[in-house]
Amino acid sequence: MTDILSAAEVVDEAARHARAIPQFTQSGPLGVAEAYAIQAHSVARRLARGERLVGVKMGLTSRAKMAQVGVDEVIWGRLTDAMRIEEGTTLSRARFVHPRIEPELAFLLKAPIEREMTAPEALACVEAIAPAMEVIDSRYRDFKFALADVIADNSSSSGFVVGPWSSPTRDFSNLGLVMEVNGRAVEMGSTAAILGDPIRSLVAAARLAGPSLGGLKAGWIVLAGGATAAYALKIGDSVRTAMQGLGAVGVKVVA
Ligand code: OOG
Ligand code: MG
Repeated sequence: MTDILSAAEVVDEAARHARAIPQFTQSGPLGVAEAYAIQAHSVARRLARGERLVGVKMGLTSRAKMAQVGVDEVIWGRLTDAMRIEEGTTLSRARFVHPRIEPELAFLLKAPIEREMTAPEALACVEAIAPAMEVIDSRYRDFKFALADVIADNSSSSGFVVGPWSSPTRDFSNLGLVMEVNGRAVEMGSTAAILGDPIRSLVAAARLAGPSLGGLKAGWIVLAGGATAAYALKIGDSVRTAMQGLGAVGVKVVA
């Protein structure tokens, strides 16, 4: 327990001061359950500082993402209000160790999800969907980690930006998307890359994250996971993701 609490402090301090740390798994074995306990305690420190839990991020739900980081299990993390970046504004490079950005689909829940559900049942709990981007910033040196490391580090989550909300009644299982940096396409893909259909990511969130969080709450945002590999951000980058029929979401990186 003391080990878990001290690891939670290490990872929280690393995030707070944008300082890279060595991987926990390099100094001894770390199990997945312990890693989620470290994540819970590190985010609890943020909540104790006044941040509010606003949702869940799913991770490694596409092959492109699994391949990029060399981990192939679906993982999840916690989103707080302080991680939200207003769409169309800026993010400061100085707040991060080595930030990357990736195109995601966001769900807004209108009803709580407190048990495992089928995809149609989960869809009935969705108020709206939106194009989104997640800023991931592994606190581990060189952005390298094993499964338990990344889980302990809140699954690399660091920021997120959400575009315009649309009704979930439209079919969003296979929407084309393009992520551009300064007008140049850097990643292209489809929402179908997310577990074959992003609604499956919400089903997975209910199953994997729900039990630890007392369910997923009405009003929460659930990020479905990167549809493509992530792009390493540089100062001056204007990043925009457009999703077929859903509009676009953008952010600019400043010093
Ligand atoms: C791990 C987090 C993965 C996603 O959308 O797949 C993730 C990482 O890539 O550092 O956020
Ligand atoms: Mg992500």
